[in-house]
Amino acid sequence: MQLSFRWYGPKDSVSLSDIRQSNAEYIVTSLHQIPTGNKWKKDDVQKRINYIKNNNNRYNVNLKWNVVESIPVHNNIKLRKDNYKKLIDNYKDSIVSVADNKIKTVCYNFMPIIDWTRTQLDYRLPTEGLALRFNFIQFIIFEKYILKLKNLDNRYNDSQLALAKKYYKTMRKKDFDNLKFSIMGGLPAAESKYTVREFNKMLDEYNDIDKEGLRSNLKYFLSEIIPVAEEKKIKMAIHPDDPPIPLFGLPRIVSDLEDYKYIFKSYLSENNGMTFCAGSLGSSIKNNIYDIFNRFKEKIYFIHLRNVKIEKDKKSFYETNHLKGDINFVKLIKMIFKEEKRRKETNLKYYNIPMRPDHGHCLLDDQKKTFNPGYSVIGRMMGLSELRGIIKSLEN
Ligand code: DNO
Repeated sequence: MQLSFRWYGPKDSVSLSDIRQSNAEYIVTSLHQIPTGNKWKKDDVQKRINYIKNNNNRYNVNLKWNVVESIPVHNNIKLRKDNYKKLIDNYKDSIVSVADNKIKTVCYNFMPIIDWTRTQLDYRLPTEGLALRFNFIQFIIFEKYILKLKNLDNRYNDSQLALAKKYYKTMRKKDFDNLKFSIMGGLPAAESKYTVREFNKMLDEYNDIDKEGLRSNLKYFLSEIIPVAEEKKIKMAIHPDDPPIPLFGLPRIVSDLEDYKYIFKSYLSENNGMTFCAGSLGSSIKNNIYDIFNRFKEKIYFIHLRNVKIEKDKKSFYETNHLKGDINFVKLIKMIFKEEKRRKETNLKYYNIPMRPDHGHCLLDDQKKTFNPGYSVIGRMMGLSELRGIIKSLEN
């Protein structure tokens, strides 16, 4: 495994030195300063590589950029509307720029409107660490009382709606602001930050798209992108929906085993692959993540290791520390080793799979600092250390 760490670029409050001290050796990053949809020039990528190189020296561990996470896919591509052709051309150019700089893996997602979703960014655990949480009832409150969506009776049952109403009545302005911020503005890597009006406008744009429609737009996107990835030897690694359930009444198409079957059948190619995100897939009770791993193991080009605890209602969850949640990382890491061994024995060059600890609790001094939620340094370092313990004990 290539032990990697996500870095949000020169403006990140986590420095490259912090990352080096955490014992990671590879950097996962993106050109976050370039607006979604714009083309990445070869030179832009080169500059970022140089920035990382200039931070290395002969006395320290030399960090290397191994995975682009992400080149975000513009909503017009997901909707296949307006200037989507131009946007796809830009996307192809960006892949070429990445490849020309010898980076081999690109992560992306196809979630409608926003990237990952949580309802709380500072959930206090018994340890006093702060975690990210998705609470199903809070999410209904957001849809009903903040977005004021109308069609909720079709999607939620009476007792869920009654519970939402009950909690809604106890909420103060501060709680609403928090909920709004958590879903619409607080998380990094969101394509853009929306106001309620803009958000509803985006929702309207998705009005006519059902699951089949979104799937066929992804299929079209793949048919355009993968040939370029093949030619330039880039592994495209689609990230699962987080959480892997439909939100806002919109379809989601990268949530379970059936979805992956569709995606990999849509364009048969070694370059059409996946990011295996244990925490995203594991936050739905319906997913057996070990089955998903085994079924598509040869398609896995990037791994996120994060743990979750699904709560009593079976729909809410919070992020636990890496060894404590529902996912058995000893079992999973054994499976990863087995797959790496298989690749090595079949002489595949990419047997050493990039892996990063995905999120971490906000701990200790980090609680006084500002970070991208989920991406403070000490919690992720703890996660990586716990994983390294497992890795060490399983290495033969
Ligand atoms: C959340 C991340 C996601 C991920 C994108 C990939 O922490 O895992 O933001 O980077 O969905 O495109």
